[in-house]
Amino acid sequence: MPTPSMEDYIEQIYKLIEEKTYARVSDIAEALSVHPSSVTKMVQKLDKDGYLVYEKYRGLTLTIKGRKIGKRLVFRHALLEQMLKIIGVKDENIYNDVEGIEHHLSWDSIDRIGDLVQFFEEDISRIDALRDIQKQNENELE
Ligand SMILES: [Mn+2]
Repeated sequence: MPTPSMEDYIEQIYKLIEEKTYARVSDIAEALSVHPSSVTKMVQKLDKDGYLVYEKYRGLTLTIKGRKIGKRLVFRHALLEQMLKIIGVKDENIYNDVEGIEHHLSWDSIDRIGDLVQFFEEDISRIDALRDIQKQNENELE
């Protein structure tokens, strides 16, 4: 199992490759707000663990194992963003909150959150009902 930090890298690398067909050390460093030397170190570890192949002047490619995990991590991030949006979390908080929780949930919880998102999306009136409760709770605080 990759550590939380490894997960962040695999997730970003997968996203960069999806968007631009390649992932450069400098792009990964920028996306994760870390120093390029940290990226090089982590990329070497991910290579050693079989998630990607890194060749100094040719860039890096994800292995099948790396791609499979990357896809799940990007899906998990997007699902958690959807969930927070549905439950009414402010846009400005969503990204950071997802970054804070995504590595700490079991895949069981992720699947159940998937059910929850589906439950709300299948019938938008359920979201309205939730908003009503939220309004009531806000009013009680005033
Ligand atoms: Mn993420």
